[in-house]
Amino acid sequence: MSAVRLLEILAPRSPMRRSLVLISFLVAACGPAPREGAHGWSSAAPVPSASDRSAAPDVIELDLVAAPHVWTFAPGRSIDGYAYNDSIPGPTIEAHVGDTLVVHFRNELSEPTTIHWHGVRVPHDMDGAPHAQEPVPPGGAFEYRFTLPDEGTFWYHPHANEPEQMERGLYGAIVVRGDDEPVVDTESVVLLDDLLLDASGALAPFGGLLETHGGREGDVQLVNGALTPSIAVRAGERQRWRFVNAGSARIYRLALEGHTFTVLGSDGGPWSVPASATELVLAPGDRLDVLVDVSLSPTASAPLVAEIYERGHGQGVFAPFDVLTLSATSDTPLEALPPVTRTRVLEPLHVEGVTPREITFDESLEGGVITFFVNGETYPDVTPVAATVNEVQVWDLVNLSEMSHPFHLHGFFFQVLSRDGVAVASPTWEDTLELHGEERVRIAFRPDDRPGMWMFHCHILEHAHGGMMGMLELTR
Ligand SMILES: [Cu+2]
Repeated sequence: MSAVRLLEILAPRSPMRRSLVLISFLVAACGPAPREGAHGWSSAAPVPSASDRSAAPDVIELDLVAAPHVWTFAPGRSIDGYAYNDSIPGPTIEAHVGDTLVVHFRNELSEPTTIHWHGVRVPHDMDGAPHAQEPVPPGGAFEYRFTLPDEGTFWYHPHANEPEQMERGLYGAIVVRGDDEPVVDTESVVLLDDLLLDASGALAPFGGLLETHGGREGDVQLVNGALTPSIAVRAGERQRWRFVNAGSARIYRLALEGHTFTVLGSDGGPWSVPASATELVLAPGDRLDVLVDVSLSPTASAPLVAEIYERGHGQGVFAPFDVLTLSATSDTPLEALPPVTRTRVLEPLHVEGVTPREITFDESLEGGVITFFVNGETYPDVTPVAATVNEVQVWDLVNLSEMSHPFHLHGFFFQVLSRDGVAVASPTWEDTLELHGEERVRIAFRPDDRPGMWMFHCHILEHAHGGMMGMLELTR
């Protein structure tokens, strides 16, 4: 669950409709045709995927190859990375609710890997996680096939040797549209990431006590695989940004100088009503879907700034830095679009009579060894949490440590009921939330009929890799 500082809840009005032209781009810049003169983001060649949507569900089929890749993230600067289809990020997969995705995956890495479809409610054997499938060996292949049941912004990444495979560039976005998308001029996926380099400009070695403890936070800030890009915009235009925090450990707290965001939704799709926010907080794994009405004069610019964010134990305290710069062209401003009035009914789960389960997260440092715990146990030696399909679950997530741990549940969306005993007013659907140091968060979810051994874990990759991972054993 990404946090936002709310200014106001926008009053619901009758929603607008628009026609959809679905084209998948390798990097970003998608959505409906912009008004004349609006500026899209730079992008690589488009890859057609889904057709115009008003009829039956489509099958979106693509080949995806994970392979070594020389990652040039800025002119003259590159590292030995990994990529899907020689692109970092990997191709943006665009679809409509109900479409079927078929991915012919091939592993051309020298190590095993899988693909996890973060946030997509996939069948258990498509989840790409431990207990869901065997890792695909070097030279091996696997076919992922599932429907996309929910509207929203999702992403895909390996669930094997995550700290290294994701740092090297294996991640991409999935955009699933509904029937009633707001009118915008430009739409982009904004994948946030950072790289930790050594003095020679190569990837710094992986591991070590500090990195295991705090997570790997880099000093090179990337948007869609490139170093702090400058984005040409037209004054007055409306941009839709689908943020994904694809970094290993950094929590982003973002503000756009002179602007407020209109937040449309988060992990599990649209909120009940859009909300205005002056800042956005995204923990690793989080997504936020926002509108930006560009209120710049022609030729003026504004930085998207990552502000200081303290996530406990002195971790995550950095000077503010620019994530990207918006630069207005000299074109005359476009007329502002009216507020978005889309609404969605989000029913609260009925949790009366459900006994909460306590799930604790902790860490210890003894004799120079750091150990991570879920309910006092370290993955893979953990006792599964047993549950029955369709049985409402109420979990009290309790962080016994001083550091934030972004909790991620595979397979199912949850609602946050309360934080440290304070009720959360309007429910949203989430798959990731930042569990603050020493915080207690009550969540609820109703696992539908997809039995199996599902994972939940901290999304600081070094922590999950170090054993901060539990299992939900769902049976009929
Ligand atoms: Cu953690």
